[in-house]
Amino acid sequence: MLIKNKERYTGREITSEKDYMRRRDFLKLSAWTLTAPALAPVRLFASDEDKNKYTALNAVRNKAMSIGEKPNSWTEITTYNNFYEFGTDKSAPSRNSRAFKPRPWSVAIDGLCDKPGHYQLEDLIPAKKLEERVYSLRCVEAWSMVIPWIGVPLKNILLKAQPRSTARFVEFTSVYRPSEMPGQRAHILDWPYMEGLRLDEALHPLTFLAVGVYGRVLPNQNGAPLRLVVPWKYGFKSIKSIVRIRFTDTMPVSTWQRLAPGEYGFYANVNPEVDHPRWSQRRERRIGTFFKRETQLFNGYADEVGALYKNLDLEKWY
Ligand SMILES: Nc1nc2c(c(=O)[nH]1)N[C@H]1C(S)=C(S)[C@@H](COP(=O)(O)O)O[C@H]1N2
Ligand SMILES: [Mo]
Repeated sequence: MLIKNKERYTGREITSEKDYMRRRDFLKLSAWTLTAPALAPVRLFASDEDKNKYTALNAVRNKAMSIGEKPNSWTEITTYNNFYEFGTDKSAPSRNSRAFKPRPWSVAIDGLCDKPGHYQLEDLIPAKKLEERVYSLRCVEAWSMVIPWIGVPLKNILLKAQPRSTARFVEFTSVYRPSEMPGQRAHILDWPYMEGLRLDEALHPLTFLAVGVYGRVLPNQNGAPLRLVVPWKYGFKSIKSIVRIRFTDTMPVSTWQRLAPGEYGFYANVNPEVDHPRWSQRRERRIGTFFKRETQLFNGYADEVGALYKNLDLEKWY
């Protein structure tokens, strides 16, 4: 199911239509896509030294906003990914994203706000203002990782646009660039990938916009050049390669919700009490460890975010 007339941004040239592909074009291409993984150069050995190929970023760790656990390795964080624009295997994004060009990049901020605009990434998130936060990312598939992100609180960016009092939600859109994203040449998901937050969730001090990881700029497979991180929600809320942020008065429909509304809700708060219809959410496997651990309500942030949901039935609003 493809929404017709939906605006699609390439990130590079927000107002241009020349890069847009019509549905029939990518249907044609999808046959080719089937052979693409075999043609892609195979990476035999990934190593933590690969990190040194990425530009370094300066950031001071925000200890108060970080968990005390040891981060997963660079290799784990950059070779075990969900990013369906580059394929559905966990290893596909690291293999298939090398042709993606995350710079230059612009982001549109629009909708119900007084200062809408198109920003160059460097203007939106100045390199001097970055901080590091160690969060765990709990995927809906019942695995998790500990990741040292670098970025800024989303709130700082949103307030620049001066949201109106009528704005109640924020909708996020990922880049649509099938020429560089082999997964987008097939109809795996309803492209572009979309997500949403309630405005109060988006303004929460824990909600983070990451531009780096492990002291380096984000590798393509992790959502270069900027991606959301919402540590008390399942990983699919943490939308990658964002080109548009829109204030709205109606609840956005996320890509996963549209695909399977019985399985993925708008809120997607980490909750061991509410199972996914096909598997339990009670426990999770931390990548790189053998024993499973108990999943925590709101991924451990019940004290910080519980108040946002005090009048909400979490079974119904999963
Ligand atoms: N655009 C886009 N964003 C995405 C996804 C995706 O397929 N496309 N996958 C999501 C899922 S399911 C998870 S678990 C996280 C994984 O982030 P990581 O690869 O940095 O660990 O990205 C999320 N953001
Ligand atoms: Mo996920």
